[in-house]
Amino acid sequence: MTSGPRAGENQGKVTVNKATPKSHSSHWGAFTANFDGDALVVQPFKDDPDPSPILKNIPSALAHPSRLSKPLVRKGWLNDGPGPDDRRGRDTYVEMEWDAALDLAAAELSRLGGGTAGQKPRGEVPGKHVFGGSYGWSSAGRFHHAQSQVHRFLNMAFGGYVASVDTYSTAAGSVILDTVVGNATRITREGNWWEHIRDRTELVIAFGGLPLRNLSVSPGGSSQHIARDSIQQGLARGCHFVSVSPLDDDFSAAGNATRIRPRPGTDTALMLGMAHHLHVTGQTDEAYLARYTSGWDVLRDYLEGRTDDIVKSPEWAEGICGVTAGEIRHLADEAAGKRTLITVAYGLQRAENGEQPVWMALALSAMLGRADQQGAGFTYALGSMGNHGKPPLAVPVPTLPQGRNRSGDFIPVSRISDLLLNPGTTYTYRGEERRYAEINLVYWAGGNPFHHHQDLAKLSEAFTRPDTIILHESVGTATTAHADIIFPATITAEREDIGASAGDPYLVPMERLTAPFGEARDDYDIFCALAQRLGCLDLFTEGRSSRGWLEHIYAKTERAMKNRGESAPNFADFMTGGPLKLPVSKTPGMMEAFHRNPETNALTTDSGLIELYSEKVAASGLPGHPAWIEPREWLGGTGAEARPFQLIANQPIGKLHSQLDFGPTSMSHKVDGREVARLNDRDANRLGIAQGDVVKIWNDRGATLAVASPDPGVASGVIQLSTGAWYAPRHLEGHGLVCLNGNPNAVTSDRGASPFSQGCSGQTALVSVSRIEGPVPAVVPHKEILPREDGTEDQLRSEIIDPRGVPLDL
Ligand SMILES: Nc1nc2c(c(=O)[nH]1)N[C@H]1C(S)=C(S)[C@@H](COP(=O)(O)OP(=O)(O)OC[C@H]3O[C@@H](n4cnc5c(=O)[nH]c(N)nc54)[C@H](O)[C@@H]3O)O[C@H]1N2
Ligand SMILES: Nc1nc2c(c(=O)[nH]1)N[C@H]1C(S)=C(S)[C@@H](COP(=O)(O)OP(=O)(O)OC[C@H]3O[C@@H](n4cnc5c(=O)[nH]c(N)nc54)[C@H](O)[C@@H]3O)O[C@H]1N2
Ligand SMILES: [Mo]
Repeated sequence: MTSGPRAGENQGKVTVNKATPKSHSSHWGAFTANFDGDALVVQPFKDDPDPSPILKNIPSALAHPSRLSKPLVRKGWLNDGPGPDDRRGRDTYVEMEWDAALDLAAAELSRLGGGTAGQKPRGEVPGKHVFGGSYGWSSAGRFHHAQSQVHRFLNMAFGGYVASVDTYSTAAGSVILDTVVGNATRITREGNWWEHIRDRTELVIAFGGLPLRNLSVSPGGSSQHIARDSIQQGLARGCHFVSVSPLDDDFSAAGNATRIRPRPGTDTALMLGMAHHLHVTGQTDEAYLARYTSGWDVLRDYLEGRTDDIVKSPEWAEGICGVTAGEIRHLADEAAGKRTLITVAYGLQRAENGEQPVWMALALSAMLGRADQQGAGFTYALGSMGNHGKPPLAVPVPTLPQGRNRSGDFIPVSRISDLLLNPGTTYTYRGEERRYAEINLVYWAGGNPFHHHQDLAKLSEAFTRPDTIILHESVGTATTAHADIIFPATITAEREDIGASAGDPYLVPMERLTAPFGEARDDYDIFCALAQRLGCLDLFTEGRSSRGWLEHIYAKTERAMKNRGESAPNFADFMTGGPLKLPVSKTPGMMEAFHRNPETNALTTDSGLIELYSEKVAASGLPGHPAWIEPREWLGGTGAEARPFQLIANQPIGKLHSQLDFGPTSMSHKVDGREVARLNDRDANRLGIAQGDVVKIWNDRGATLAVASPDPGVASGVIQLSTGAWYAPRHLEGHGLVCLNGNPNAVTSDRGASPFSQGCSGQTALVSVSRIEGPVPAVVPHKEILPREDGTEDQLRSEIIDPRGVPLDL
C-alpha cells in the first residue's frame, strides 16, 4: 500500500548517504553519482558506449548562485495586486515565507475560478482564462515531469486550462506527416534505422546532417548513445554519407562524408531538381508510386512545369539553392542506384514553409521505391534525437496521468505571444479557423519561454498582459524575471524518480543524491500545498505520496514485463538495483507493415496511402503537393540586400537548451562568458572581423552580441549562433536594446511556419553582422538575471494578505 500524502515532505527530513554511488539519469545520459567530500562525482552508465560531455554540467547545479531557495514575489504585484503590468521584466523581487506565498497564489487561483473541479457551474468552460500549456523540457524523470504535474494540477483545480499542441521541436513537420502519412510519431519512432545504417544502407542522404551533439539527447532520459558507432561501422562497410547542411560539422562522426551546402531554406528546390532528373531519366519506381502513393500525377505535372510553366530542372534548382545542376544530377543518379535512406532533421522544418522539405523528402524516397529493402526509405529526424531509429519498446514506460482537460481550448505551442497580445482574434490551424482565448493567468513549470520562444522583445510585451504569472523554477532565468510569483523547485538530484524515454532500452532508477537546495520543494509538493488550500488535495494526490506515485506508475511496466514472462524486480528492488533493461518490440513498424500489405495495413490518411497530393493541405491555401515556396527571409530574396546574413540558431553543443548554461562543458564553448557565433572565414575577412571580436547580430526585431569565430566549415552568407545563452537585454548607447549574452531569439521571428501548421520557424532569420567598436559591455552573470531585493518581507507583509480585496475562501 502507498502511504498518505505529505505535502512538502522534503522539508528538513531528507538524509542521504552521500558516499555510496547511486543510479540517476538526465536527458543527455544515465549515470551513477556519489559525493567525494563536497564534490559530486558523476560516472557515465557503464553500458553507454559514447557518453555525452554534457554530463559534466550536472554538479554545477547543486549550489549555483542562481539557484532559488525561497519563494519570490514581484514587488509591483505585491504592491498593486494582479493586473496587466508593464513593469514585468524590469521589476525587483522580494523573498517570502512558503506559507505566505502559497496563500497568495491560492487566493489568486481561487479568484480566477480555481477550486474543486466538481464545483464548477454547469455550462462554464473550465479554466478558459488560464494558460497552462507550460511548454518545456524540465528534467529527466517521468513522475516529477513538471509539465505533466502542472497539467494534472490545473485539471484538478480548474477542470481544465488552455493547452498547447505540437512542440518547438517539430510542428510543421509533424502536422504535414500526420496529414500525408497518417502519423508523424510512428514514422519517426518505428524503425531500426541505426541497425540498418550499420548493416545494410548504401547511401544516407541526411538533410541537416547527423550531428552527434544533438543525438546525445533523448526526452526523459538517455542510456545508450549508439549513433557514433553505427555511423562508423556503416562507413567501414562502405556506406556513403551525404550531409546536406550549411555547417560541415553537422556530420560530426570521424570519417569521410560528402558535404553539400545549399542556401538555408532551399532544400525543397534541391530535392525537386533531383526528382525532376529521376523522372525524366526514367529512374522512378512507377510500380511503387502506383501501389503505395496517391497524387503522383499532380506532383509529376508540377515537376514538368504543367501547373506553373516552370520546369523543376536541376538548372532551375541550382538558381535557388546554389548547388550545381551537375551535383544535383549526380546525387539523384547515385540515390537511384543504391539502397538509399533519406532523413530530414527537425531543424529544416523549424522554418517558414517547414512542411515542404519534409514532405518533398518523403516524395523523393517514394520515387526511389525499394519497399522491400531494409535500410532504404524515409525516416524523419534521425539526426535530431538520440531515441529515434531504435526499435520501440515492447512494454509501456511509466508516466504521470494528467487527468482530463475539459476546456478543449488550445494554441499551437509557438503562438504564445499572439495569444497574450491578441485575445479574441482569429487564426488558422490544420485548415480550421480558431480564436485566441482571453488569458488572465499564466501558470508555467519546467520550461523557459525566454529561452525557447522567438522575438523575445515581443514576448516581453506579451508577458505584460496577464493579471498574474506563476512559475516554478530552480534557477533565476529571464522567465523568472517576468513572473509574479516564483516557487523554488528542486532539481532531480534532490528527489527520487524514474528515467525513461520511448525507444530507450533502459528504465533508470533515479535515486536521491542530496538534500534540497535551501527551501526548494518538489513541483509535486508545491501543487499539493496549493491543492490543499483549494480543497482538491485528494483529487490531485489520489492519496499518494511521491514515493507512492513512483510505485504506482512503475507497476504498469512491471506488470507488462511479467505478462510477457520476463522477470522484473519489485519496486523497492528496482529503485536500488540500477538500470533495468526493457524488451524491445518485434512487431513491424508502421511503414514496414504498410509496405507488406497496403490494403490490410492502410495508413490513416484520407486515401490510406502516402499522399503526394493532399486535399486537406490544398484546402488550407497552400499548394496541395510539396512545392518550392519562397520564404520571406532567405539569402536569395530581396530582404538579403539589407540583411545579408542568414542566422542559423541551432541546438547548442555544450548543454541542453538553456539548462546548466553555467556548467563547465557549456562555459568551455564560450569566450569571456559570451556565446560564440561562427561565420565563413572569407565573409569575416571581408567585414574585417577577426577571431575573438565581439559582433552585433541584428535586424529590425532586435540585437544580440556574440564572439566571432571565422570558420571555413560554415557556408558563405551564414552565421551560426546556437540557442541557450540566458537572455539579458540591456539598452546600449547607439545600439538600442541588445542581449549582452548572445541569445539568438533576440532577432528571430515568431511568425508561424505556415497558416496550416503554425509551427515554430525560429531556426533561421536574416540579420546584419557588424563588429562592435570600442569598449564592449561584459556579460550579465547568471546569478544577476533575476534582480532580487533584500529583507523587505516584513515591511511588505501587511500588503500581501489580500491582493485585490478578494478574501481567501478556503
Ligand atoms: N531560435 C531557436 N529557438 C529555439 C530552438 C531553435 O532551434 N532555434 N529550439 C526549440 C526547441 S526544439 C525546444 S525543445 C525549446 C526548448 O525550450 P525549453 O524546454 O523551454 O528549454 P529548457 O532550457 O530546457 O527549459 C527548461 C526549464 O525548466 C527548468 N527545470 C528543470 N527541471 C525542472 C523541474 O524539475 N521543475 C521545474 N519547475 N523546472 C525545472 C530549467 O531550469 C529550465 O529553465 O527551445 C526552442 N527554441
Ligand atoms: N546538445 C544538444 N542536443 C540536443 C538539444 C540541445 O539543446 N543540445 N536539443 C534537443 C531537442 S529538444 C531537439 S528538438 C533536437 C533538435 O534537432 P534539430 O532541430 O535537428 O537540431 P538543430 O541543431 O536545430 O538543427 C540541425 C541542423 O540543421 C541545419 N539546418 C538548419 N536549417 C537548414 C536548412 O535550411 N537546410 C539544411 N540542409 N540544413 C539546415 C543546421 O545547420 C543545424 O545544425 O535536438 C535535441 N538535441
Ligand atoms: Mo526540441
